[in-house]
Amino acid sequence: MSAKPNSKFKSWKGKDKATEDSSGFDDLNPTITYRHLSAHNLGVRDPLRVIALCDSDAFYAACEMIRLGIPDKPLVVLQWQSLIAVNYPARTFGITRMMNIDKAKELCPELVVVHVATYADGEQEPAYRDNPDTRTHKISLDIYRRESVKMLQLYKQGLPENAEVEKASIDEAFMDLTRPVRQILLDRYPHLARVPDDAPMGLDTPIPPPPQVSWNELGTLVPINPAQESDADSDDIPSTWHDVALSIGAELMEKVRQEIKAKMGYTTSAGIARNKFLAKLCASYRKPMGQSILRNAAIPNYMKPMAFQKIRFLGGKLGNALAAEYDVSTVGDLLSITLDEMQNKFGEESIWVYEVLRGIDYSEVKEKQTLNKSMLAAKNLPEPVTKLSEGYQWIRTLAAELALRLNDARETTPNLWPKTLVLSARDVRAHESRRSKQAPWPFVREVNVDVVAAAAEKLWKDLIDPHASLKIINISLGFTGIEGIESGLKSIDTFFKAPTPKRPLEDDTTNDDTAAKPSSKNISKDLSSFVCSRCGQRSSLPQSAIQTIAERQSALALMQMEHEDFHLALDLSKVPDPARPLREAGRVAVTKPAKKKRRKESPPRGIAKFFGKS
Ligand code: DCP
Ligand code: CA
Repeated sequence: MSAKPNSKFKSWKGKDKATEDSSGFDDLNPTITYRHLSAHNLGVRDPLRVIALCDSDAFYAACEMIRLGIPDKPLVVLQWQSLIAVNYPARTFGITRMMNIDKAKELCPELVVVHVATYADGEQEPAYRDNPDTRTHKISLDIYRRESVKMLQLYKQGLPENAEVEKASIDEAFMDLTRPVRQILLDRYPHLARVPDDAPMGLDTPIPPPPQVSWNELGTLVPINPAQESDADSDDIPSTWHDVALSIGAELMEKVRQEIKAKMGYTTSAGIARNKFLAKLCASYRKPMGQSILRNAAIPNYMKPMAFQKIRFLGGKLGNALAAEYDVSTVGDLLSITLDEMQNKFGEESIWVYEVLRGIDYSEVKEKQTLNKSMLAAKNLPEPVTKLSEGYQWIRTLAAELALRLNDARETTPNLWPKTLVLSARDVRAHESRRSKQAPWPFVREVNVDVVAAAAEKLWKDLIDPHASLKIINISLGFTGIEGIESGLKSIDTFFKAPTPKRPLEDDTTNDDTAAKPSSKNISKDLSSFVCSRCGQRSSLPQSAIQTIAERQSALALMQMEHEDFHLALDLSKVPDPARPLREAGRVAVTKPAKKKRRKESPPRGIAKFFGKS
C-alpha cells in the first residue's frame, strides 16, 4: 500500500471513530492542517504522534558482562537451574532462555555462567556464588534494579524536557516524543508555524507537502511492501508529515541510545511508531542494537500476517473465542469481520479489538510515580517452616534485602520513610492460608538488617503460635506507605528552627508559634512526645533507635502532621461540603500528592468474561 496524499479533507476535530469499512486502515495518512500544528495538546489523537519503546538487549546478561568487564564472551545468567538471560554471543551457539544449563554448556563449552547474586543468612549484602543453595539462600535482583533506575534517569536526561518517559518493565521504557518532535519540526520548517495570508480555510488549511525523508542512519524501516525488493520503498514512496515526525523521533532516540551506551555500556533496541502498541511490537523487529521505524504506510502489511493470538490481551480466552468463532489465526483473517459483527458477538467494547487489529491504540505514555509505595521481599521456602524458631533465619535474610532496597531508594530520594512493616506467612495447613502482622515503622534514619530484623522478629512472634503445628511455605516481609518527606521537611523547618547557640533547642518549646500549624510549644523538652492542642492527647515517639535531634525533630513533626490530618479527616466527615474545610485549612496532607483519576487499565466490561482466570 502506498502513502498517497489523502484527497479527502477531514475535519481535525472530533473523535476519529473506528471506521465501518471492514479492512479499515483508513487513518494512515491524515491531512495535517495549521490548526494541528498550533494546537498545544492533541493528546493521544495527535496525527503526528511519535512513540518509542526502548528495550535493553539481553539485560541481566549485559549487567553481568559490564560488571565482570567481559564484553564479548558468551554469557548466561542462571537463577537456580533456569537460564533467565542469554547474551547475544551465546545465542549464536543456539542457546536459548529456559534451556537446561548442561545442554547450554554442551553447545558452548567456553560459556560464562553467572548465577544471580544471593543473600545468605546473616549477610547484609547479596553476594555472587557459583552454587547457591535454595534451602539457605535467597535471590537478589538488586543490581539489575539499580541499573534499571539509572538507565531510566538517563533516558529522561537525554531527551528534551517535554518528552514523557514511562517505565514499562525492568529494562524497557516508553517515550512519548510528540511534543519535542513538534517543536523541532516547527524550528526546521518555520513556514509551518504561521498560517499564510492566502490560506483558503485559515487554520483548517492543509499544510504544504512534506520534504522527502532521508532515512539513512536513522534505523531499519519496516518495509511497506515486504514482498518487494527491501529498500525500494524507502525512496520511491513520497514521505508524509508523519514520516518527517517519525524521522525526528528516530534522531532523538539514536542520540539517547548512544548516550546510554557511552555512559553505562548497555546496548538497546528501539521501536518507533505512532502508538505504544506498535512501538512495542516493532522494537523487536531488529535486535540487538536495532532501531526499527514503523511508518504508518507499513502498518497494514506488518499487521496482516501476524498471529493475532500473539497480541497482548488477545492471547487468552478472548483470542481463543475469536479463533473458534471465525476459524482464523492471523490479523488479516480477522480484518474481514465488520465492527458491527464483532460488537454483536462480543459486546460494544470490542471496538478496541477491532482497532488494535488495525494498529490503533490510544493509550497514553504516562510517567508512573517513580516512588514505589511499597517494597516486598519474599521467599518460597524449600523446606516448610514447622516451628517458630525455624523462621528467624529467613526473616534475617528478608530483612537484609529490605534494608538494602530502602537504602538504595534513599540514594535517589533521601528522605524516604516507610509507614509500616508487614510480615506475612503462608501456611499450607492453616484454614486461612496467608496471615500477616504489621506494625508502624519507627522513624529511624539508619535502616540496616539489625533494625529491620528486630522489628520483623517481633512480628513473627506475634504471628506464630508457638504451640500450633505449622507448615509455612512462604514468608514475605515488606514496607508499605513509603513516602518521601522532602516537602514535608521544608514546612517542618519553619517551625522546628535549627538549634543555634544563642537559642537552644529547648527554647523552642516555649516559642509561641502560629495556631494554624502544628505548634512546637506542645513538644516535650526531650523531643520524645507532643500534646495535641485540640484533643489533649499525648503522642510519644517510640524509643527505638532514634538517635539525633534532627531525627527526633522530623519524626515528631511528621507525627504531628499525621495527627493533624486525622483531625482534618474528622472535620471533613462532619461537614456537607468536603472541599470547604480543606480550602479553609489551606493545606492538604503534606506528604500525599492529590489523588489523580486512575485510568481504567483493565479491558472493557462487556468482554471482561474473556479475561478471567482460566
Ligand atoms: N527475565 C526473567 N525471566 C523471564 C524473562 C526475563 O528473569 N522469564 C529477566 C531477564 C532478562 C530481563 O528480565 O534479562 C529482561 O527481559 P527481556 O524479555 O527483555 O529479555 P532480555 O533483555 O534478556 O533479552 P532481549 O534482548 O531479547 O530483550
Ligand atoms: Ca530486553
